[in-house]
Amino acid sequence: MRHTRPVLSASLLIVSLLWIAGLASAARATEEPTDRIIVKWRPATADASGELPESAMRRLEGSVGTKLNRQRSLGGGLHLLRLDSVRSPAQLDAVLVALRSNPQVLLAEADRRVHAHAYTPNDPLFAGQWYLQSQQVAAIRANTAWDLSKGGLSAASATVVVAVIDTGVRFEHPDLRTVASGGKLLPGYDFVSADKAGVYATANDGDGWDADASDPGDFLSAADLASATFSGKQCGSGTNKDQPTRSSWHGTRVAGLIAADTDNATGIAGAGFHLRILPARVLGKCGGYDSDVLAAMYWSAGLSIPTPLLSGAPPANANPAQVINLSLGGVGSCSAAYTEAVRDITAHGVLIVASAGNDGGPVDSPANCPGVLAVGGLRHAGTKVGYSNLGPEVALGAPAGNCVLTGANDPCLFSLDTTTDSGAQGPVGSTYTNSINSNVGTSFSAPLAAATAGLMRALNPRLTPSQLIARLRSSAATFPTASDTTPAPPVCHAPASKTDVQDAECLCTTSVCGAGLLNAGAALAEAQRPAAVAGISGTVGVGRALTLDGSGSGAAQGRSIASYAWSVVGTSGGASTPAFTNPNVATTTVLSPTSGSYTLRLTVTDSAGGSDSAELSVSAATSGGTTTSTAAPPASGSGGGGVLGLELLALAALAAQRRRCLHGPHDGRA
Ligand SMILES: [Ca+2]
Ligand SMILES: [Ca+2]
Ligand SMILES: [Ca+2]
Repeated sequence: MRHTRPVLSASLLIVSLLWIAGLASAARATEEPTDRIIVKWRPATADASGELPESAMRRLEGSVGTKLNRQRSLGGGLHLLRLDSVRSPAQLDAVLVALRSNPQVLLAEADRRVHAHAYTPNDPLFAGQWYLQSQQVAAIRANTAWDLSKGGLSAASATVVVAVIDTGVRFEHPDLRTVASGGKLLPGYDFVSADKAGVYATANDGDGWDADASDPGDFLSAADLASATFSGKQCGSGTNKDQPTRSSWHGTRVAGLIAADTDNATGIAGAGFHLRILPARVLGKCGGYDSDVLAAMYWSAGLSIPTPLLSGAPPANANPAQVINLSLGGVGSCSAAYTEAVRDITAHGVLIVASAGNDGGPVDSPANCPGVLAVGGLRHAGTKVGYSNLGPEVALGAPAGNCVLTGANDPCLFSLDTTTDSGAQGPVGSTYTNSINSNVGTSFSAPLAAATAGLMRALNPRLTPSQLIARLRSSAATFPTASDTTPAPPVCHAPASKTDVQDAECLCTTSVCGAGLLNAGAALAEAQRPAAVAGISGTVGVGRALTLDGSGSGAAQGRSIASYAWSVVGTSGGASTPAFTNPNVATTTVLSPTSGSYTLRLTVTDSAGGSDSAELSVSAATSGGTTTSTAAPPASGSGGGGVLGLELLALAALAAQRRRCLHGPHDGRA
């Protein structure tokens, strides 16, 4: 044993003190690299205009060790200087320390960027988009999130894509349009397959899979309802679900909530501002098939679909999504096929967000699949909206739309207004939902979370799906314990079965409604922290060194990793406390345990003082593997179950023909 516990503890103490000192100095400078400095000279050394004489300036440059280029006077004796090159926050801090130590300098500080608080876009309908703002308890504070990221400088340059796996979209909507014409919609693909050979009743576009993801409408006429494909499917409206329905334009509604063209002086703002939309069409009349949804999920994530046995398979996806939104589902547990797909897609780095469903019962599939971010529906007051499903699989709650109707023809007070079409059957004209033609349903909760996750990825591209879920949950606001209604609603309970419906307002708890209320502003602040990734490799054994690798850690945009700190969390089973070759570098080595196990922690700190930690455990019996951040609480439903491959194939084939339905628009009256 070359190192004893007391020695290691002492060195760790020194490390943490140094780390705190570094943190404090970084916070004084700036979060971004810059060459801009604001100074004020002491009156005794300045001339009548408050400027430092040229000769004094040259001497100052010599003492500081860098060129100081005068830019302009700012009033009050303040001046803007520029250095000869952009400096990192740490480098700039060194220059500022040198300047401040000079007797001619009264003050010297970084010229930091400032931003408007709670960005207000110029979209004329934004004022009515209560759910993006902050006045209501359940509103998601998207305008605060936009202070930290708008998802890029423009839709054309946005790096994050959110897939909308839904009914397709209306490409001509003026608040959506194609990316090619300066709008928000990527080409996408249509995955609605034939009901049987030559029958395209569900698809309603006359063919199966094709390259046109536009939505032809999903209305059900009386003739449709009487047809062999839809008879007895209960897809109609009315008490017996046998009456004709209007087209929902569901995918267009979802797409608008995620990323309607924002700040374009037209219509609404989208929660994801500059994010781009990849439309994958899977639902038509009376829903769609699991098999089409699964194919669309793989394709949207950029995982190729093999050369087809049938015609009409999509080309490789040129614009893979980082986030997939599924505002659809059906009753039942997560199938083996969905379990497999979610595991593959999540491992590929793509977050899947799904709506909980509108029955007031247990969470639908695929929202209940392990690894999916399941979103429940809230009223404006932060209580569960009557129709929203609930249960332990829900990761968090978000506004779903509620009407607070007091009379038969009263307007819906808390519609989630978005883009749609006015056509009852085929498309007629682009428009927006409103208090009369309202928009409510958990279908519209999930897109708000998907958009927030997309903005988080834009701000910090290193965040994995599990980190996104953990940070969305840790940043969620606490559920209220009161409502705007009297008498106070009861506390929500977990549904015991699919018939144990809870279709009235109730007070959310973290047992059944997730970690809290989606708060996009707080989530973006969480995303700005760095992401620690700690790996270990090597062979355990007496005298052997294992390699610790933190180089996969990353900082948010505009920041860099300023320091690494490896520490020992604990030992068990008789393991000795190990020492690191150097605990303050990204990649180091540690002696293998010869018995028992130990747990190590990597803490990374960024140039603005933000930090994150990841832990890994090593036992004398095993080695290898990589572990990611454990700083935030673990998400519900993260990680997949083990299913043997042969069973899986059989179950996937059985599950393929199950129908999935959209989660709204729902006739919510809460
Ligand atoms: Ca088609
Ligand atoms: Ca089509
Ligand atoms: Ca707009």
